Amino acid sequence: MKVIKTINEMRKLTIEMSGTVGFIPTMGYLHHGHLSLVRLAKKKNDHVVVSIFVNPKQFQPNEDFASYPRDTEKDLQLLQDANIDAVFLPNVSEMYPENFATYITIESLSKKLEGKSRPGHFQGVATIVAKLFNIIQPQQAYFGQKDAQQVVIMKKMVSDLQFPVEIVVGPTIREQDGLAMSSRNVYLSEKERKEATILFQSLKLAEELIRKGERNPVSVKKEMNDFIKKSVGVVDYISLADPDTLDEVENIKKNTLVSLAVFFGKTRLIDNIVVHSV
Ligand code: PAJ
Repeated sequence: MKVIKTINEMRKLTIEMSGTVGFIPTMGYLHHGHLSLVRLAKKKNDHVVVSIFVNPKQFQPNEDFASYPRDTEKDLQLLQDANIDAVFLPNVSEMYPENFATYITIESLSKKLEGKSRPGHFQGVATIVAKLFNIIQPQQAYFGQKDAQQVVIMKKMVSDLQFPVEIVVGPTIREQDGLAMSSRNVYLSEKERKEATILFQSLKLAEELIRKGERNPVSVKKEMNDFIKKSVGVVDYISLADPDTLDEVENIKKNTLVSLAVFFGKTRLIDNIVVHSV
């Protein structure tokens, strides 16, 4: 496995690799969610490249860029074991030299859901992923359903800017008790970690209500909210939206993206499921 730190070196490898390249962008501190995407990419491609880059541009000034968990040594070991071709591990000045001034904004979609609570977040995500696509030139790029809005936005960017990249979506990988795996789970205290299962449980509650015939999103949100209030979690938002447009639904008709963000102390966790109502 090659460990590559400069854009020049990465570009050289891009040219050398014959056949298809599957690419998984990450911010490191890898867990089974990331590794499941690596496995999917390995099945479908001749070569697999993973990037590890904690992207400062997608963090708000009040967020956790400085304290975001990092363990490069362990990450490299996990990727070595997964038998991939290369890890791209640039530093901040390599990706954003002084006077960097070009940003990608996906209008409208970026302002909804996560975008409301984290303005500028998706501009940072789109800008770094576009740069990585240009450097690595994959045929397929793998993203997790865990970040449902990120998937929708990546698909829109690729389509609007004609990137010759297929966005492949992997399912959300969960701990045994249902908590979606996330690098940020490490921030949780023992009590918070136990209670963080409330996110998935509240999503399951929504699913059950919809399956039983509830069609009013306001009622579903209220039930979820009341349920979460029993924990130490503080709801940031609960949304029932169209999975493609991310617009809030007024009537639960077909597929609905049920998503939420909940604070446990300073730690903000997100999760989602798509409920198919018939
Ligand atoms: P990061 O949070 O490291 O996630 C990298 C990829 O792993 C994303 O596509 C994310 O959706 C996926 N992922 C995370 N947890 C998962 C889980 N429990 N199950 C399945 N997939 C999971 O998302 C980012 O980094 C960044 O925004 C990035 C795209 C790298 C741009 O900086």
